[in-house]
Amino acid sequence: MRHRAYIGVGSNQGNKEENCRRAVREVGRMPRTRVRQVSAWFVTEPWGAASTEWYVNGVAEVETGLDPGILLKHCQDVEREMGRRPSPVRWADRVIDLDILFFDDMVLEGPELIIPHPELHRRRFVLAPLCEIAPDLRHPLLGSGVREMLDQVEDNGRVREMASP
Ligand code: A4P
Ligand code: MG
Repeated sequence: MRHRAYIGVGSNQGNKEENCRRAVREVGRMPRTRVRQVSAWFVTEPWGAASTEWYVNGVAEVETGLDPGILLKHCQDVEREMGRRPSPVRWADRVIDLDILFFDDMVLEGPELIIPHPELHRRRFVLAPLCEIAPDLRHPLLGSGVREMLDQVEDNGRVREMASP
């Protein structure tokens, strides 16, 4: 368990909240991986032009012994097992989407994996749940903390925290 990663979870098809919860359970079943914290779930306005269907979004903090590339593969396995089909459309509707937001303070720009997630600081639907569990976490490239990024984000997409069950 050498690493700490933050995983963004989102769904805008089917039982969105249940899909998100199930995905987090599956993340906890990955080898050498433990879920440490999960944010509240938020109902969020779709970002990008591809859809009018609102999302449920949240963020999980995990401790893992996996390398980032292997963690990504496992995330894609979960997406596939939950019935996500590859789509040629960017930002298309999805049963589940798992994005690696941060991985320690690693900076990585590979063909298949970019860390930190390149859009996270522009997305209220990521920053709002992340701020609940890691307000002081710093972006290794931008230098700002999560709370600061949330205060400054220009994205006016609506996000509403769901009541806890
Ligand atoms: N990839 C590179 N870096 C990463 C990373 N840090 N984490 C690559 C995960 N994947 C990463 O992703 C495409 C490729 O990104 C992967 O093959 C991986 O190698 P994808 O999830 O298969 O495709 P996508 O999600 O359709 O495209 P994209 O551009 O990643 O979309 P996003 O950024 O995931 O946005 N609005 C709201 N309110 N809430 C949402 O959750 N999500 C999207 C999708 C749009 N609008 C939204 C939401
Ligand atoms: Mg994605």
